[in-house]
Amino acid sequence: MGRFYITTPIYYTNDAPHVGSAYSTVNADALARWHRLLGDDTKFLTGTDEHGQKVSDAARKNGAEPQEWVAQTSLRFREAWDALNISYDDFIRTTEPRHHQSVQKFLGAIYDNGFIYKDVYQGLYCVSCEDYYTLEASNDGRCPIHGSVLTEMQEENWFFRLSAFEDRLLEYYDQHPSFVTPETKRNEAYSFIKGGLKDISITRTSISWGVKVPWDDQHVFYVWYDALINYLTAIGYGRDDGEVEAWWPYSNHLIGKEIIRFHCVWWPAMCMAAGLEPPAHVHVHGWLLIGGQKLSKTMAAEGGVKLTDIAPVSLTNEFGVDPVRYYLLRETSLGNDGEFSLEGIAHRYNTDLANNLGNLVSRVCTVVATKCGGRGPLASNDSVLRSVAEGAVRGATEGWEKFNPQSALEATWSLIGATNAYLEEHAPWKMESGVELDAVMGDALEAIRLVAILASPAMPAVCDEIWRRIGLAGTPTESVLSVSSSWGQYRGVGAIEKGAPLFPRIKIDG
Ligand code: ME8
Repeated sequence: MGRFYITTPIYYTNDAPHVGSAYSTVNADALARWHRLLGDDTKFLTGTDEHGQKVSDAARKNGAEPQEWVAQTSLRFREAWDALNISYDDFIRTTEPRHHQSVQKFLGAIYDNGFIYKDVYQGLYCVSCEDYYTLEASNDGRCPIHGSVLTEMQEENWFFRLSAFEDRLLEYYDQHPSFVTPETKRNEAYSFIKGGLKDISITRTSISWGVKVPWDDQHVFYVWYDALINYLTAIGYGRDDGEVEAWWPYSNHLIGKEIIRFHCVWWPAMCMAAGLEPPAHVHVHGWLLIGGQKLSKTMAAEGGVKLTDIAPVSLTNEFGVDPVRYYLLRETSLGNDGEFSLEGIAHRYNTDLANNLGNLVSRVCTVVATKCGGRGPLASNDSVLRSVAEGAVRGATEGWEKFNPQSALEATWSLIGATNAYLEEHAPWKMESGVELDAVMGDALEAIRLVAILASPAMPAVCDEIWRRIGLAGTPTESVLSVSSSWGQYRGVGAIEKGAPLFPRIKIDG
């Protein structure tokens, strides 16, 4: 058993959460749940990024004070995560005093170590990205991501000597081949470093909505510079009651592909400059696209994509919590882009959930309730399903281990498919009551027990319900996987009832 500290990006509070933010959060949640199932000491952090120009502009546009605006918006993220059954251990808000304290300590350490100096910054800025562009990297003075006109900036700023870390970063990448996954994203970050690093401006005098620079009260830190440090704030960096040694560097940052440079170049360099190890691992995922376009709050605000119909809460109201979670985890490999659509959710729901999982549970419960006296029989040791089940446990373990929920769920569903095929073959609904029928149903119940364990990180509430329906006491996550995953442990204690369908089919128009 190990230690697993998993984080999502902290989301900007310029607007409400959407399906894109839910994508990262649900994936991180499922990974955290898997590690808890393994018995690992697990910490799952999410939260909101509340400083910066983008957020203060949004507050002004909405006629609110920034403090009031971020409090309201941050609450909407918590509500969305509650609706999606997200099991975070900590929710950080960057306006909290604990965060200001950690940022000032951390950046104070970098300053004391001689990696921060004053200079004049001149360049182009995109407020939506909260990022700088050179003229060459822009599209004729427009942001390459948002298409908006970049703002010319000139200010006296404090700079971080990022250029001093080029060699150390390359060496770190060479020595830690899986620091960034998938490999394509690792290569992207590596080439960026190899291409040469420029020092970066890390403070602002033009805005006051931020963390104050401890050695110069005219300046606040640039939002990215404070945001990244949230991963350390949550484990108490710079505070007497901190748990940095327990959780650092065991961190796994799950991020979207547009923020690679911040997490895979700046952040490890900042850690080195402050005298800390870089984080253990960054996993980069792709984007959910609608009609080939990234789904983002900024684009919605600019009228590009309408998001109101696809807020996480409206989705869970329409399809149910666990089906939405399942879709987000199963549809795309966590590393590639994927097309998001309501039809896609309905399709997954009908095939994987209603036809496969729901049908399996319903068939088995119906036969056991009517032909086995309502009690679940035991599995046979030499069942043909045994090796399939063992393969599913291995496949799921490998998938979750590699940050690939899609393949973990594919492995789990292979057991569902094989069990349905086994039932088709024996047609227990046509068999007489007796030992032969009991043997078939015992095997099927055992397969369902294992499915409920393996699918629990994705669909925690449904798996609890399946566990109850097949007459088991407790929950699928009560024992650690190494104990619960071996074949032959089904011991029903309760009566099995037919029950209502777990996933009533959805009618798809057209
Ligand atoms: O970048 N598909 O915050 P943010 C998949 N505050 N994931 C998406 C997505 C999409 N269409 N749109 C957004 C920030 N995301 C900073 C982060 S971390 C120290 C600071 C997800 O609100 C994805 O994980 O713009 C992306 O990285 C994150 O939301 C960006 O959220």
